[in-house]
Amino acid sequence: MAAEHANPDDIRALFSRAMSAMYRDEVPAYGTLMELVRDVNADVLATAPDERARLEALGELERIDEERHGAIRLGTARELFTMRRLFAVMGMHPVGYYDLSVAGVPVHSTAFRPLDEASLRRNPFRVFTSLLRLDLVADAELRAAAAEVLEAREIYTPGCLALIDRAEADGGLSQADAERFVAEALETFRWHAEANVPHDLYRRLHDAHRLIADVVAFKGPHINHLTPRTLDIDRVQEMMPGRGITPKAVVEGPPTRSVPILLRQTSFKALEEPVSFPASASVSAADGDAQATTGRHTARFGEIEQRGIALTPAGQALYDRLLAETRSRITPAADGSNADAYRATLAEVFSAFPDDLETLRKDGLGYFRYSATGKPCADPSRGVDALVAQGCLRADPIVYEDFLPVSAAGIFQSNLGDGAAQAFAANPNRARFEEDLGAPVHDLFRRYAETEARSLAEARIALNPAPQ
Ligand code: OOG
Ligand code: NI
Repeated sequence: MAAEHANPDDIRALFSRAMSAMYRDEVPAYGTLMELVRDVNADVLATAPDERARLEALGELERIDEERHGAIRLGTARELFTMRRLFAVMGMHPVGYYDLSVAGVPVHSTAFRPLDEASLRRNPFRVFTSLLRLDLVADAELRAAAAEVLEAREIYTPGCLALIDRAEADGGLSQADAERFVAEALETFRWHAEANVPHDLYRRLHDAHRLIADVVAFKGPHINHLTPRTLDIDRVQEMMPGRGITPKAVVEGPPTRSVPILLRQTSFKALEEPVSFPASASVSAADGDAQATTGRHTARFGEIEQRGIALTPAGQALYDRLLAETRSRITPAADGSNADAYRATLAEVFSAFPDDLETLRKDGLGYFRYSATGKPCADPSRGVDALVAQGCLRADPIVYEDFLPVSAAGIFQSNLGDGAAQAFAANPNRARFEEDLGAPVHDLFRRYAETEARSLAEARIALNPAPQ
């Protein structure tokens, strides 16, 4: 009989903890940020017993401190294809397509994450995964040099590749293999202080776009940030300087509201880290004792996020329109010089977005999880609004589990340096991305719509017990 397979949710939980421990070692400020977030969350829960009870009832309380996402940047289609297989071992699947070229970043992305509610509750770890688009690099010679370096590198250990094959062939991994898999997979995301290219090529890549150097010049896709979830992002942003961390100028996403929607994010600036570059091949051919050189690279940073209710396509369209309107009036400057004016404009424009749960629900702007309250109900076949009004049904917001392209671009820019903003023609290519990935990405709205529909069907069954 085959040994019992480890649950993918447990493998993901192991992996997420291993990543967090590794990143804390590599980037100590991340550890400081985690402590700050834990303190603020504990405070929020202590002063808001209703919120605490609600999170507890929904089974969300235990996941708050586990909650995090990370981000990586890949160089080739082959790397992306294998990354999909690697994450699948841990029950993480590609959801959504994000085109960042619009925002001057030559990548397109997806997020690997657990799909169903039970898995999300068990461990919600997700990884925002970008693929470099060399097709957007104008200089043909540089493009070819970058492609050659990328084709030659292998970002996965042989042990990791063998265990992915085994998981696919056997439909899972034994507990011992799962632990080995986590250790092997971790190697792919580790920071390497030795660059993969000589300093002159690094400079040329860097001049084309800092992000290109970050992907091409290294041995692997180092995890570039890990993000804990806070229950009060404004408070964390305010308290960061007191703990020796400098936050980016403004929080990305919607303004402060009484009902949080989607996702708000802020980050601290990337560290400058020492890197050693191998001697250039051409120099060492001519000069037997060519030396490696040292330099610096900034890539890795810390981020925090606050998650709110997932929006329907109508809600998302309203969000996109109001954000575009805000940004047409004022663009937040990287140095923070217009941060107050930006916040004020954002708040003013977003006053058009309803800010109470009942209106969001009735106007069809957000997704909700329905449950029967246990209160007897005279006519359970009535419409949802009536049943909610009567107190027979309760509606709780469904948490947004995904990302926002404009915010993601702001996060990219803030840690690429202020001079990094650059224009690329908006050029989404989802078909190409899915071909490289080797699978279609899951539709983001469909997951929430299904969760809502399922909860309502179950609640109606509970209101209408079968006759005895
Ligand atoms: C990814 C930036 C996007 C987020 O939280 O929106 C992101 C990156 O910098 O590689 O992580
Ligand atoms: Ni992030």
